[in-house]
Amino acid sequence: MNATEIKKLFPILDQNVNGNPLVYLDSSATSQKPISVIEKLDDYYRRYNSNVHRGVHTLGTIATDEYEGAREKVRSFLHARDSSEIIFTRGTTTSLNLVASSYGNDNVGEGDEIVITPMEHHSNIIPWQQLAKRKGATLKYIPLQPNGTIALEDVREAITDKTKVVAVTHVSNVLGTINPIKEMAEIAHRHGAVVVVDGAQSAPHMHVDVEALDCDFYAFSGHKMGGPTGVGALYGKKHLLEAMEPVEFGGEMIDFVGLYDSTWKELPWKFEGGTPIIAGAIGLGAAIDFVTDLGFDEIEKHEKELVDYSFERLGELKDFTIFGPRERAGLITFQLGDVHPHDVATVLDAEGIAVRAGHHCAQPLMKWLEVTATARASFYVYNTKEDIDALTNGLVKAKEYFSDVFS
Ligand code: 7TS
Repeated sequence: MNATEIKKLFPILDQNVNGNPLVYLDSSATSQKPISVIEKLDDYYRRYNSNVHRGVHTLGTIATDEYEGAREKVRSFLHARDSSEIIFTRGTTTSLNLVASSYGNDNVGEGDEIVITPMEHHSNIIPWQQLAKRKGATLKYIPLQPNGTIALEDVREAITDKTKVVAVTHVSNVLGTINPIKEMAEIAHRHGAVVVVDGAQSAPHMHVDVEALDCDFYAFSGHKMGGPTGVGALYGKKHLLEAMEPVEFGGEMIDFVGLYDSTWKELPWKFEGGTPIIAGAIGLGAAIDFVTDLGFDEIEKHEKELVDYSFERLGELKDFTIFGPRERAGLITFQLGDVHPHDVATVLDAEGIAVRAGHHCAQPLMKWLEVTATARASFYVYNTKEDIDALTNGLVKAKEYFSDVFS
C-alpha cells in the first residue's frame, strides 16, 4: 500500500481546512487514527463495554480477554519476553513518572547521579529534577554535539559509579536525532545504572526491540501511533518491576486488604490501580495491528524518503534553517529567516497545513539551539511527497507575506 492509499484509511484527513485540502504535518504531537482503531473503540462501547478482571459475566469476560490480548500485542510489538513486563499507563509522561517515583525513590539517594541529555522532552526532565531534589541527588547532562547528536565518549565521561539512572529519549521530538540506546545501555550497565528510554517518538516509527536494546525501562504513548489518547505503556525488566512499589493504591491492584495493611497483586496489575484504561488499551491493540500490518521496514523506508525529499525541496528556500542532524527520524524542525514560528504556522494554517510552532516541550533544548521557539513538520504513514510540496509552497507564501523581514 502506498501513502496515498494509506491516507484513505484515515477519515479525518479527507477534509478541507480553511478552504484547502488538509495537510497534516503534526504527527509528533499526535497522529491521526485509522478507521480500524475508530471501529474497534466503537465496537467495544457498542457490544461488550464492561469492567475487567471481575468475575464471570459474559461481557466482562470478553472485555478482559480483549484488554489482556492488547497487553500481549504490546509485548510482541516491543519484543519483550513476558507480558507481565507491560504496564498500561496514560502514556509516556505517566510511565516516566512511575519509574522516577517508584524505582527512583528506592534506588536513588544523596550524592547519587541521574544522567540525562539536553534534548529531552520536559516529561523526561522534570520527574528526574524532582527526584534529584527529593533525594539530594545530582542531575547531570550529557553534552550535545554541534549537530544535535550524542557522542559515546561524552556518555562514557558522564556515566560513573555514582550514576543510578540514565534517562534518554530514543528519538528527539525536535531534532529527529536517533540516539545510540544499545551502546548507552552497555556503558550504563557497566556502572550498575539502569537505562530509562523515552520511546514516545520511536515506537510509532521504527522497529523497537527492548531485549536487543537491553534497556531497563521503555515508555511510549498510543496516541502518536494511531491509537487513542489516554493510553500508553511502560515496559520494565521483570526483576526490576517485581522489586518496585506501586505508586497508585486502590481497587484492581490489591490482593488482600486488611484494616491496617494490604498486599498487592502480582505483575503487571500491581501498577494498574483503579478501573484500567480498557477502551484505550483495546484501541491501542488495534493501532499496533495497523502499524505491524504495514510493517516497520516499510514505515521506516517511507519516512526516510519523506525526510530526503524535504531536504531537497526545503533546501530550495533561502534563509531557511533546519535544526538537527541529516540522519534522522521523520520530522523537520526549522526556522524561516527572522519570521516568528507562530507567524509561519499561522500562514501555513490558512493554507490548510498543520505544523506545530513553539518550544515543543523542550525548553532546555531551545536554549541550546539559541532560539525561543521553532516550527516543526512531522510525518507519519499517511504523508506524501505532495504534502511536502504543499509545505514548500506554503513557506514560499509565508516568505512573501513577511517580505519586509527579508528585505
Ligand atoms: N517524550 C517525547 C520525546 C515526546 O515527544 C512527547 C510528546 C512526550 C515524551 C510526552 O508524551 P505524552 O503522550 O505523555 O504527552 N511530544 C509532543 C510533541 O512533540 N508535540 O506535542 C507533544
